[in-house]
Amino acid sequence: MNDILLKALAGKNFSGRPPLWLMRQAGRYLPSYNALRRRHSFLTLCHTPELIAEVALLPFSHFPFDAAILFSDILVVAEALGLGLRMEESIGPIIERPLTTREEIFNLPTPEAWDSFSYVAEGISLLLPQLKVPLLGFAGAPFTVASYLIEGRSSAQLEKTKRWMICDPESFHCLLNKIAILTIDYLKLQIKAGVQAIQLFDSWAHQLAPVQFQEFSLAYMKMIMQGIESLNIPIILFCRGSALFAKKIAELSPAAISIDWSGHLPSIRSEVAHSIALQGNLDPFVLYGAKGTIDKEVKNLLNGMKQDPAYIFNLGHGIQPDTPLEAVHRLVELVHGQQ
Ligand code: 1CP
Repeated sequence: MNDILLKALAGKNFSGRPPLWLMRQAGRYLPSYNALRRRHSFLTLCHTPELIAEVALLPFSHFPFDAAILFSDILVVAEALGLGLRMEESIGPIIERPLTTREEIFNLPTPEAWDSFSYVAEGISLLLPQLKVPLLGFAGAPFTVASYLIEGRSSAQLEKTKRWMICDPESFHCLLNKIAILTIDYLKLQIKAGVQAIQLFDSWAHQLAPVQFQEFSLAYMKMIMQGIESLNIPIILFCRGSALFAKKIAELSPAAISIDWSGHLPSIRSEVAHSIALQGNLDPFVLYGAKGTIDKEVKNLLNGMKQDPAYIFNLGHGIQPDTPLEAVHRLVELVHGQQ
């Protein structure tokens, strides 16, 4: 078992190189993923335990990553809440019945995770015996999930969400609270099924001003952390905006903060205690670059975080769907010290 990810999460990775995994490592940049997608819809992949395991393993036939991540999506909670989810080729995820009134929030059902997500637990049990690295579970943070439930799809500015948050904070808080309660239950299911660490994704937190971030994002990440505290598992918090909010996030004492590509990691390290691991943060677009560019940027980051026993190499956001495989190969060589 290669456990350098867990060691880094504990601040004790003395193996001589940081662990490496990539957000969205089991996705569309892999030809084998695209081949599976021609045979199955995205939601079929998410709902079928055998396929969950198969997809999560796909990257390992190319790259010796130091962690696997559960194959699923942060938006499966929309299905559990009865709002419908489908994937449209050129658009991305669509919520079929987005929230439009406060009554719809107050009337949302309170599903049990074991009723809604037993297929995820089954996928995890099929996956675990095939892995030689730790398995990460994950969920969307309440603010990001709420924004999809209100916007209905990806939206550049979150106009409807922010307007709702500002004009009717009471029902907005009610929504965040309901999502947090379901997410706690869902993460407990993942942990009981065997994941060894959890990452929370607050991908739209960068749309919030600092005071709003505290009230509408951070408070609910804290609620989730407290909700699963007794299960004693490392939690990685990823936000877009984490470069700006790192000190605030550190106050929650997560095992790790995943920094988006906009931050300078060594400077952030000087503000965040070594008891908290840092993960990140190569700009995913660097992997489109020539070999010389990739070498320069990756070495820069590795040198900046050298000898840090609580550092995890990752991208500053998900890998782009058309990233060349050779670029990922080069990244792996560099992180493994094969210059
Ligand atoms: O058409 C397809 O095949 C779908 C592509 C795809 C994949 C492979 C989607 C649709 N989701 C996923 C898997 C996924 N999503 C994983 C597990 C795989 C892995 O990481 O290897 C994870 C962790 C996610 C998380 C996720 N989904 C986030 C948070 C991370 C981030 O990128 O910020 C978000 C925002 C989503 C929503 C979503 N689902 C899919 C897409 C294309 C999106 C983003 C849409 C948008 O930009 O708003």
